[in-house]
Amino acid sequence: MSEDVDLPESHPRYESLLTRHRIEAGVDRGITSRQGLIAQGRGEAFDYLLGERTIDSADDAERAAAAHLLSADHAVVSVNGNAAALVPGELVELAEVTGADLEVNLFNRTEERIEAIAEYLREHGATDVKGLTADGRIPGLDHERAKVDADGIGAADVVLVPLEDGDRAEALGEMGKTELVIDLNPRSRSAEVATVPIIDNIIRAIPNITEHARDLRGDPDAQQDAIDTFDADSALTAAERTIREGDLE
Ligand code: PTJ
Repeated sequence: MSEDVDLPESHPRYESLLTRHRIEAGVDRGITSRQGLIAQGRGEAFDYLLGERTIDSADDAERAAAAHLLSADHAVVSVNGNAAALVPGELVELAEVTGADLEVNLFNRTEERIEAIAEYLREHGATDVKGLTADGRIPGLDHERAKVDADGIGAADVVLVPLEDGDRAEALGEMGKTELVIDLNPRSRSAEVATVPIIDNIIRAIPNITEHARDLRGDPDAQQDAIDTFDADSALTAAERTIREGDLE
């Protein structure tokens, strides 16, 4: 993660500064929305209280998410402006390891930003990026926010949605999809409706899901076990407790 900005890795806030730099660069490049800056700030506050680490319950969630992606009939990793700016190469790698599709799917949708994100993912090695056709709809949402690819998120049984808006997360759940949500706020609506809420920073979550997927690949029993032993309510409670007990020093 050190190639794109001149920051000393020894700096105590290295990861946080790098993340901010990536989001700023994403806005400059037309990938991230300005609202993405605000979302990042909110996320940072939760991450600070979590201790900027992957807590044990989040690691369990990341293993369960990897298992769902591997055992799906058709898994899709949804990519928005923040996710693309923060972890483009890591998203491509996750899709490769799990066999999932990548689909650009935006809350504040513009054709320009969809194109820019798809191009950015291709620069990071993606060969097939969905989201440009937009011939499917999520029922119950207004026109622009409902758009998906019919053969992408529209047809998926498992969807990984990082930093998703609550309404859309709820509507996707109502379509019967297994939702894997990455969100640093354990009481966001997206996290609360998820089959697997992952309360962790996306910059740690995505590589860790990939690592678990490598470990679980080709082992359906281990995948089933990771799914069966994960408890969403306990994971949300554990994250909330950690945040409430968080140290502000
Ligand atoms: O690119 P678009 O148009 O799809 O828009 C993306 C954003 C994120 C701007 C949009 O979906 C949005 O406005 O989201 P919200 O409602 O602000 O929710 C974002 C959630 O993600 C909040 O609960 C944040 O705490 C959380 N969050 C922010 N940064 C991170 C994060 N969670 C994990 N990792 C992060 N780095």
